[in-house]
Amino acid sequence: MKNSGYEKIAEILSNKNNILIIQGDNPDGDSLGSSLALEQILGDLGKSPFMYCSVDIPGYLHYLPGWDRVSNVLPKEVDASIIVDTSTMTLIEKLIHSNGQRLIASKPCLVLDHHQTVSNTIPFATSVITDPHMSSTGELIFNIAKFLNWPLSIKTLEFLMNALLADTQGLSNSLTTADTYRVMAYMIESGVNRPALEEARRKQTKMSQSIFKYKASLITRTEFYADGQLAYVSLPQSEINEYSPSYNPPALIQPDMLQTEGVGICVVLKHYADGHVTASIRCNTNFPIAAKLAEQFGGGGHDYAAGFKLTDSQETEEIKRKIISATIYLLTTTRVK
Ligand SMILES: [Mn+2]
Repeated sequence: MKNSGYEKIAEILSNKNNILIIQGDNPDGDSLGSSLALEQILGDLGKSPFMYCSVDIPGYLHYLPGWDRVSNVLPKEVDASIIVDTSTMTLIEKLIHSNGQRLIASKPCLVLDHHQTVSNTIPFATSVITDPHMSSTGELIFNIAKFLNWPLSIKTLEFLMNALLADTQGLSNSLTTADTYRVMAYMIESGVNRPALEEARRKQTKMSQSIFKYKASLITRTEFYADGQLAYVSLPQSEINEYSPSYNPPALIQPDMLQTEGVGICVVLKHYADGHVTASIRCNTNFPIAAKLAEQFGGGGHDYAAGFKLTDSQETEEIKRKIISATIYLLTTTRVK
């Protein structure tokens, strides 16, 4: 079990009471599950945790009880902060802009992450633990908790399992390691009921009729490039407003894109009215180029799941052209496993 730097965490958090738990501007099942688990652990340790995310927790994550305790308003008093599931400034921009940097940079700030490649790192972080061997931040927190003898209640383990299952897509993708299974085994032995968690998630992730029809529109608009190996779709602000709160559009369409014959990589671009753009990249097993593609645009991630954000108001068509040519380049230069 790796534990590089885990002692430092205990040091940083000792004698601190008000601990701010921060998710990036792209909350997902891992970041939320990790936040909720940390909230439990720190509470069990007698501390006062506070969960923050600059953007609203999307509806498809409301199956995790306690999501509504995540606030988009910063607390007045912070003794230390923990940023989960991201280690780039790019994804805490809203926090920085809302004057949050002064609040957190003046106190110890811990970063817990598992992303492979990161650009624009957080300069004021006191300690950064980013371990790409971990399937998820949830798995990382589990390991830290074991190492530091933190209390792991059933509730905490449920949140951590949710985090782990979210990033590994139910232990099905390549982020899953033998250690991930060992952690799962420990959780199940401790009494976590995985089928019950899956049922809760499925119930919440059902599509409404309007989402179902929206999915058809995304499918219709999907374009194929690079000899059919790249599936691409972009969506404007109006659709982000209408559909994102109840269902994350990339999650709605990417599994089907990757299930299309010949497709190895898919990109969903969200174009916001203020000119900024975010891209979600997913790849099939034989095409481990997601992080490499994201890096071309200043982003990062894993081989099979990555993303980037652009704030320089480029035209969607221009970005698309760059994505296509970068993909073609990577497909011809990356050795397929
Ligand atoms: Mn993650």
